[in-house]
Amino acid sequence: MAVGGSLLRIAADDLSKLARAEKRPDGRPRLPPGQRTLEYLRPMGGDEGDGDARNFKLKVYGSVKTPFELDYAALLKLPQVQKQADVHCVTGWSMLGGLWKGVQISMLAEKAGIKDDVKHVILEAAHGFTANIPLKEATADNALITYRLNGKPFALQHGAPVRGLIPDLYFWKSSKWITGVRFVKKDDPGYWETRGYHNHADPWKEERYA
Ligand SMILES: Nc1nc2c(c(=O)[nH]1)N[C@H]1C(S)=C(S)[C@@H](COP(=O)(O)O)O[C@H]1N2
Ligand SMILES: [Mo]
Repeated sequence: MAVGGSLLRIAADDLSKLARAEKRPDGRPRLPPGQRTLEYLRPMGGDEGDGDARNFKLKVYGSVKTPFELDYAALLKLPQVQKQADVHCVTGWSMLGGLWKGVQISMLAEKAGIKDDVKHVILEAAHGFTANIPLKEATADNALITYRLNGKPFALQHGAPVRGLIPDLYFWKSSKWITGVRFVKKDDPGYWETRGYHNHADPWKEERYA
């Protein structure tokens, strides 16, 4: 397997090189600085939720006119999108080209009727994990509440049944086992943001640590 192993490594290096040369529609390189490509999501741990779609509940609330709660069936009844998106882990790996299916956070914002003073979105997860995201970035086209990657449900370790996805910020902002979307006027740094990681987390600016 030594030969196969080194061939795979060469392929991965070439892929990283290509992705560094490629430009995104926004003009930035496809692969942010200091990142290498991986073929699959590496399981990065975390305090797992229950994983069962039958028990899924998503609270959409905060500074909104109409807070609401969705179960899994209700989530699937909202307008669905599929977005191709790359994700970038602060530990240095990126997974390119995943096809993610779900509901846009902008759709939830619209449905809840967010108030004019909302500036940030908090993605809440099982056991108190949270991640804070500026409203503009949380309501980007590719910012989702997602339950499928490349046509498949998430394994428990990747956030089953439903996780957040904020692909243009470091992957720690993409809360697994999501339980709530809270719209707030005052920023509220989350789990990693209060443990030495950067409050904003732009991979192209290498906003890794505070
Ligand atoms: N609920 C929850 N979500 C989380 C985390 C966590 O610890 N708990 N870790 C984050 C981090 S640091 C990363 S890099 C990604 C990893 O996702 P993955 O395990 O599917 O690769 O999930 C993010 N979402
Ligand atoms: Mo991470």
